Amino acid sequence: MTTSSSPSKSRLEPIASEVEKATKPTTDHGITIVIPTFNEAANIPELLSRISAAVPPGEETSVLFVDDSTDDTLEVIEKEAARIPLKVEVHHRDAPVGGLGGAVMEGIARSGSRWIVVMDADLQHPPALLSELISRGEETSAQLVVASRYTGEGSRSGLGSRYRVLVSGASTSLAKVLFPKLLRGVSDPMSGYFAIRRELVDQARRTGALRPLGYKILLELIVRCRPHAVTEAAYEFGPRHAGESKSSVREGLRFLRHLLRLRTSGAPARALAFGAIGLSGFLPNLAVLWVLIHNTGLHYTAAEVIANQAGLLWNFLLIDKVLYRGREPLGPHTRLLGFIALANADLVARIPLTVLLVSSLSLTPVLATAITLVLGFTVRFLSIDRFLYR
Ligand SMILES: Nc1nc2c(ncn2[C@@H]2O[C@H](COP(=O)(O)OP(=O)(O)OP(=O)(O)O)[C@@H](O)[C@H]2O)c(=O)[nH]1
Ligand SMILES: [Mg+2]
Repeated sequence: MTTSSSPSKSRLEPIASEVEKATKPTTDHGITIVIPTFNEAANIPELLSRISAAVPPGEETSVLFVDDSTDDTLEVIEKEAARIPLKVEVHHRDAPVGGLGGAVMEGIARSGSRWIVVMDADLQHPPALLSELISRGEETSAQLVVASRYTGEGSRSGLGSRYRVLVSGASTSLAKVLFPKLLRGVSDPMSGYFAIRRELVDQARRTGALRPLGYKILLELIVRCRPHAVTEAAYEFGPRHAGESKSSVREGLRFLRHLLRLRTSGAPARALAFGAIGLSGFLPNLAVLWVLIHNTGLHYTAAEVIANQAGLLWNFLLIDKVLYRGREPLGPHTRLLGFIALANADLVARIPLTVLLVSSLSLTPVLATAITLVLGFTVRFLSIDRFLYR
């Protein structure tokens, strides 16, 4: 039984540096079962008993808890570890950097074995499936084996309320719509129970590409690591054995942000989102214009200038707080001023450029305007993407 702990850090600090420091020497055999825990003391005895009864015979298996608990989970693990024949390690974190996602990433970084299994501590993920996960992976040479609630005999009975069933179904469908190719053949991309070959995550981890937000780590691993072969094993997601759920609406919102970040990790997808945000700015622009024209004595041209700034502010908020959130190398004032300057420069520069195109190249005004619109959009997107949020 080994216990380690990490120094205090803010909960929201990036997890990459912690994970890099944690890297372990690797081997080409064995299994590490990574279990994130947050106040799960009442589940530990049953969990360790069931794991030790279920591990594949002949495989060198160890259990690694990444613990952020504020109750006596750590003490219970230390006591129960002495009772079972498996190697048990606990990495206790005084500050839960990155929450559940951060804990799983640290566990993966600390695992040197051939296979890494990730599972919850509350026994909703049956340890009895452990052997099947590994044997399926070996038989099919898959790099990732997902325990699925949505295939064959699988079921999600333990989700409980209709609301949870709805949210789980909706987020699974959303993920599949956003990543149709990568998630082909994965019926349960939201699963928290899976086995992954360490070699698959090694490269992404070394380059710092893995940055999960919130609790859907599997999706992050599939999108960033691109396993060439994935297989599944059906299981019944049972009710919590003991203790309280830690899932929350906040985690759900984090998940949506995570999806957006994953989907816009390439520049073309980011440009598309940038364009959609730009189009959405028409609404506040027109609304403010209407209010100013009908409620003040302003001439419509002056009202247009003000309304345009309202649209820009709307665009800035969505771009800053949603699309590029977490990618902010400059201060908030510099970002706002830079954004407004670029957008207004676009307005000022486009009209003379249109005139130039019409007079020197004899283009029609519509064609010239279309060209300057595309040019303006490209310059604005690239400047914002490469400089303001590089
Ligand atoms: N280390 C760590 N573990 C966490 C954290 N939040 C949750 N966990 C663990 O992650 C696992 C999943 O959390 P649950 O509360 O069971 O979430 P859930 O399964 O989506 O919700 P329920 O179905 O209601 O149980 C459990 O083992 C938790 O103890 C965290 O901030 N840090
Ligand atoms: Mg649970």
